[in-house]
Amino acid sequence: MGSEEMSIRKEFGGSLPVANVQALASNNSSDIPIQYLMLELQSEEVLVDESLHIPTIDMRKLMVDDDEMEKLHFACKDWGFFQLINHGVEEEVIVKMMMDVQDFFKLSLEEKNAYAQLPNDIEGYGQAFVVSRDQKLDWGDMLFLLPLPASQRNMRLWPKKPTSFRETLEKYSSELHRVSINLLRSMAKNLGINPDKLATMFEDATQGVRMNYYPPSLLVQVNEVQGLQIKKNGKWVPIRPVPDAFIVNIGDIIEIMSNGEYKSIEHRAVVNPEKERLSIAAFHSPNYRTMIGPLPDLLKENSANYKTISFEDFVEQQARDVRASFRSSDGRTSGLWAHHASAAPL
Ligand SMILES: O=C(O)CCC(=O)C(=O)O
Repeated sequence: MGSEEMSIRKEFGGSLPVANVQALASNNSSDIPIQYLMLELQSEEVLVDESLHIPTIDMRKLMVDDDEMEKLHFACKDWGFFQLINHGVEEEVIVKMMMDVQDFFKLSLEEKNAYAQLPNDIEGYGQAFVVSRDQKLDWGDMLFLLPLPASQRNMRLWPKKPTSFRETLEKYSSELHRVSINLLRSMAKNLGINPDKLATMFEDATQGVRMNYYPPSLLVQVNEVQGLQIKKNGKWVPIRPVPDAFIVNIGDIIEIMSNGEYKSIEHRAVVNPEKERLSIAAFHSPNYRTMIGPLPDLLKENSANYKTISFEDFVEQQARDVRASFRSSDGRTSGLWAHHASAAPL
């Protein structure tokens, strides 16, 4: 394990051990611990019709069609979220990843716990950012791994079951990295900066893959729209996934690098009362030593809206903020890693 990886883990910090949610749900008991109940969700409005307006970007067209490039620019500025079709990742790679993740979560608790998070480590099977016994918890379990940089993988935490898991994740990870670099090139063009410069910053990327298992919530339905939702103009908008599309989230780092022209927006996953739900989220960041700040080419005529700090300090600061918010409230905040209001509805 390299020193860089050690420090990523140190900065993220570990989680207090908590009950396994899948096991809690499979007991079929209505006696769900209070940490998983969120009353406030009931009163929040969800704008179902708005979901039709979430932009869909055709990656193949981006190379040849100025209108599609303009659509991408608008999506990054106005929504911070879009669905990406024709991304070039074979359906087979995505389906295999989903099947292997599903098979992993079907293993016995004992088998899954062989990959349990260790103290002070974010990687592995468990939950993230649990800092207090009283904080609100996600109604879900996760397996979080850092496939990139490849040289620093902690293979001890990569499941051996199902037997194809490692190979599947390896393929999925490199395909997603390729898509992210191509997208960044298009974003750079739209921002008027050199695509090579931005792509180079993410070439030697840090990539985290978070595989989420949300059991059915067992309790009363809050609203009719479960799954991923984004916040737009203060209101929640559900994402209706387009078949074969990736849902792309701009994230905080691109917001900062674009000096605020592109927006990172809050999102959450709401559980389903009847069905279990699986999701796979991949986070792409520059190398750990990269300086994060507004790109100098964007500051020729404008002043910087964000300070420039190392990615290492950025991660440390974010982790501290998220932890502080969990300590001081019910755990809901708008930080990069705190968009998961997936507690079971009451
Ligand atoms: O479950 C989802 O749809 C969202 C997952 C997500 O954003 C995450 O794990 O960070």
